[in-house]
Amino acid sequence: MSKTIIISNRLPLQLKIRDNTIETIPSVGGLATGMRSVHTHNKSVWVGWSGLTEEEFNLELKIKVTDALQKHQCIGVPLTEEDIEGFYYGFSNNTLWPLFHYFMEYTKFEKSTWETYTSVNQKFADVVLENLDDGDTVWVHDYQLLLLPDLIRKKKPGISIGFFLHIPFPSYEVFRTIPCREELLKGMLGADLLGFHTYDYERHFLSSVQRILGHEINFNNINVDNRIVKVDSFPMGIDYNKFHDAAISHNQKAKKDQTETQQEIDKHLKEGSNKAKLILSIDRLDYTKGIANRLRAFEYFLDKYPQFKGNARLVMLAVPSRANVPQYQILKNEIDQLVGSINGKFAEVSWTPIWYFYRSLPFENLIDLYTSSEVALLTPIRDGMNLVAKEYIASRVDKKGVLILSEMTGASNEMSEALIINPNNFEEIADTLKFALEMPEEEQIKRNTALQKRLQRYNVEKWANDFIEALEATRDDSEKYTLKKINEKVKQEMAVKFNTAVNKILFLDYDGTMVPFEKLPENAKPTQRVFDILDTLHQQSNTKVILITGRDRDTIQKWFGHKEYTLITEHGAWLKEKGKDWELMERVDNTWFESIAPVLESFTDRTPGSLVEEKRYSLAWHFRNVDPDLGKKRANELKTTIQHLIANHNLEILEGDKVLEIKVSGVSKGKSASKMLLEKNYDFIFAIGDDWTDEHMFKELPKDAYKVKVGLKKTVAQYYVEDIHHVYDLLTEFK
Ligand code: GDG
Repeated sequence: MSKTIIISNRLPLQLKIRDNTIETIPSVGGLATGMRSVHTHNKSVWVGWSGLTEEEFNLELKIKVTDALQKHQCIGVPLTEEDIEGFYYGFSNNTLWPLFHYFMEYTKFEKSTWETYTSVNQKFADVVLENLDDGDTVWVHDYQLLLLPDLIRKKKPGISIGFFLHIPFPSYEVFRTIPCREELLKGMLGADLLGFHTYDYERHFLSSVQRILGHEINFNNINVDNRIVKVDSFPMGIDYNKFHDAAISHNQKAKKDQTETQQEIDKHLKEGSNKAKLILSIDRLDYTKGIANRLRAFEYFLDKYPQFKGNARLVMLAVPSRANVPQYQILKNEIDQLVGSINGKFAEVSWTPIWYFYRSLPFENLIDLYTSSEVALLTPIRDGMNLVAKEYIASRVDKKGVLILSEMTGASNEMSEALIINPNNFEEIADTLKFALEMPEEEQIKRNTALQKRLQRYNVEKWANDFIEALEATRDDSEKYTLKKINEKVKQEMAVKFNTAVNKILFLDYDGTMVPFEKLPENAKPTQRVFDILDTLHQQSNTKVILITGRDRDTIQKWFGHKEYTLITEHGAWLKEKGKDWELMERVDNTWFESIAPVLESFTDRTPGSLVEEKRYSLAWHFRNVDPDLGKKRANELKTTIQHLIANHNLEILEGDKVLEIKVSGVSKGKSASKMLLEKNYDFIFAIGDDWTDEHMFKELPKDAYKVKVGLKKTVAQYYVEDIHHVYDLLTEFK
């Protein structure tokens, strides 16, 4: 039976060596917490780093470690201290983490850590490949393993690979600053499905792929070397019942069975004149979480609304994290100082404004905090999702409590009933805190009812199932494409048909079919290989070779005028037969140029990189070299403008690959191709082309014609080949 291989930097458990024995403890953190339930419910293995470096154990311990991991269906990736330094503390947490969270001032680019990152990703790939069987599904997690999908794909092209990014994907303007941007994107694109928490991260990623790698994107599908890579957003949920049920049993506990922490909390709450309300904050100690801002905002709140002194208390749990990275040490000092100075400033005998815990607490204490706090104040500067927000709501069994949440978290997109704040606006945070502390219970219940309903429905299991289902669907998609792909059998069948046919005709598109696109159209000249292929075809008996293109007559005359093949240009306006002059296939005029050309020129002036091509009977506006988004937007604008102008003329707009062409209607590759068929009774008809204008030809040619599309695009053709090299391969079979 096939299995799922989950891969993340850290395994869902950590190992500790005590007296030569191995202890396992669950890892803290969003990814581990979320995926753990998926792992235990499914047939899966989890590949990751155990938390112990190779230097830390001898052979005997190594066997014990492997056994301990195996019990939890885990497989360790052996990493050395040097690996961890360069890969984890270095490139992952000193480069990618700050950059992806928009902390460019903390982002360091170092060649040596990049090299370690690359080699450690390879180490992960090696362990995965050792344990991978055909039919398995691979699910790679997070920013430490951006290169892994492609490393696996290279060795096992047929395997189904998913990738999920747990942190934000930054805007192109930020992402473009990293030197190895191309390698990172190519690494990710080894996957069949790429998942992000929000649509914004997804669109930032697509924009980077389009601008940096120049891949064609169709909605959320990317065409990568003739594979379709799907990109989608899957907002991660939590194990709702786990938190909800734990909170129920917590609330039912008799006093004597409560945890020490709970008893302490209760004791403190009873002190002071009034029952103080608790405001909770829980995060890993990380600069992205906005902890310092939160403290300053809380100070501002107490200054602005002194009536809450003695009545409101911030309980702040900061879990130690990445303590080896200098930025985290600086942050720790800053927070220690802030807590000290705020407590010093406001404390009374029976009340301190902030309780600060710098440690990781066991799960039951987390529940103590979630259930005891009337308000949760979560103010990240940037956060991929933020599961704490969801866990807090799930733990509010009586539906009371108020969540204040930063709009910079992925979670804020789905949790609109929370009080959403800008973490940099202290005024807003202070006012919102007051509003939260005074919110009537009915309103709290109303908001939390809606939130809980959603969290319960879209829980982590649903999230994981949705992802896996979408991944399976990509397999079906690629099977759909494989059905159409020209394989050896089809190629041979075509070759036999060609050999046995009496009259043969071949329609060959030029740009994108016989030659690749160039930045400037005049540079896409035919190569010797192209001439050789066409000459060979032309020399076959009873074979008519037609080059059929949207190009202008003069260029084609210059490049192919000395040859004997038939030439059709400007989408079927002109025809040149062997030994004859150019003749018009359709009666067309170009008197309309003078009213349309100035419009195109004005768009060119405003759109850097675009150009107007004037053909004999058509005008084309090219935007291949324009910024992709601007190009699309301007093309749409131009279309609307032109549509008004041509309303009373016999003109039409043709949308090609990064080109809009205005021409007399009725002229098309399809119409001219049909005309050519009238000459004889052809029993081998073949057409090949890559873009939209070739679809006219595919539509008009008879059913039994062989119609072949170049590239994975929507088409009415019954076959496709991946690229120009495959076009050459196919055409050289006809001999
Ligand atoms: C990354 C992204 C994204 C925290 N303290 C303790 C403890 N926790 C648990 C919480 C929660 C998890 O850790 C923290 O998850 P977050 O989502 O808040 O944040 P990150 O660790 O930064 O996670 C984040 C996430 O991945 C998932 O995709 O949401 O944006 O940065 O589950 O409960 N658990 C225990 N003791 C603690 O002291 N037991």
